[in-house]
Amino acid sequence: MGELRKIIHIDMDAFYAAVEQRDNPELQGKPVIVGGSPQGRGVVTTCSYEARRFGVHSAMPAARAIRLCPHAVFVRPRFDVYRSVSRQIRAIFHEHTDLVEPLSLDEAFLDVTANKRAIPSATLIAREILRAIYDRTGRLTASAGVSFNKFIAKVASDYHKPHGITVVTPQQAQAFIAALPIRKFFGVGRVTEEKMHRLGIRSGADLLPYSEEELVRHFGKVGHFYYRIARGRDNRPVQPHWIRKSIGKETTLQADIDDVDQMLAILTALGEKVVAYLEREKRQGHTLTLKVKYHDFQSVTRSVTLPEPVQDLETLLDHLPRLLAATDAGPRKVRLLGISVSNFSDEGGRRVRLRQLPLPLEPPPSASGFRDACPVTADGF
Ligand code: TTP
Ligand code: MG
Repeated sequence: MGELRKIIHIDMDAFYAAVEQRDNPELQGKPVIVGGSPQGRGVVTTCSYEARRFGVHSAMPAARAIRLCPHAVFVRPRFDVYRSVSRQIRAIFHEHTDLVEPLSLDEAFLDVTANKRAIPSATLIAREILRAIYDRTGRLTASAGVSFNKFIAKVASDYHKPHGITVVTPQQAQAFIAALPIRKFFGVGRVTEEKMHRLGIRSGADLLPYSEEELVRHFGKVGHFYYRIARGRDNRPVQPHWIRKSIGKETTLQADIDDVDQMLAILTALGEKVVAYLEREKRQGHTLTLKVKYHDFQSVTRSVTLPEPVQDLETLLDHLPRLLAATDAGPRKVRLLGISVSNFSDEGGRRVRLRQLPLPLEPPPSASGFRDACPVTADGF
């Protein structure tokens, strides 16, 4: 294992709803629901903490939300405003490091092991970032998790929401993971959670007696991940999009299918997401790859490289049927479908910069006002 890394995961609090409350003072302090109409079949995109107290949450039908919280104010999302706030917070992240991996508009991993201002403590950096976000976005708040790997940092950022910082040092990691409900583990949705419960696994501690082979037998490939993560090991690097060599999306189907039209419909939905991501990240890739995993877990990929970048859904739709026809999908049932775009035209143009830092400077004075009971530790967390 290499040097211990310092990873921060930042996540804005009630992001869309907080932006709406910021921009309309009448909404402040009120239960605000951002999403579709409660009259139609709309769903809740997100809601303010005031609304969460009534049990309202993301992805809930808006009609149900209004029954739980009849005095809630419904607002339509304004994505262009959220995108511009997202750009603002990313600029703040880049003041500290270029190793920034955005996960969505409101969330990112930062590797601050080496950081531009040579601040020796990751906790201090997290405080600086939260304060800068608050000051420069018109009092929007974020929460942060600080640790030595991505998994723990991400889980930790949820612990003292809103406007909280949670630090998990290497010494604390084993106890932290042991106490973690299994639902909090990566990739554990309701179905896997039930399966875990049937095996008597309710927390990270319950994973420990299982061997790697047993976990793989029960859960497939992700079993390797559970085995390692239960021991606090996660060496996935923070991958800025300019390092990432491909952008893709795949989905495991609820049941194996043999209907080619259905496959194309699923691929179209995946394609929409990939195209939206490419556009947001301003990336232009020339190679389109289709991935198919058959019911017996054998996978194949089929690719096409185009003179023009893959930028719109039409281009994808032009090529996907042919790529799919070049597989055995249909005659052989399929359990997973995926699309990715690679071979970016900006590759090589931008080089990976990992800065070597001078000796640490004095840390800046610490910010106050956060729900941050975390002392800065001597080992740099
Ligand atoms: P989240 O970070 O999951 O939620 P949040 O920021 O609203 O609240 P929290 O304080 O718990 O972090 O998602 C960020 C934004 O992404 C959210 O404001 C709206 C959007 N979103 C969706 O569009 N659909 C979803 O299902 C979820 C969960 C979020
Ligand atoms: Mg959030």
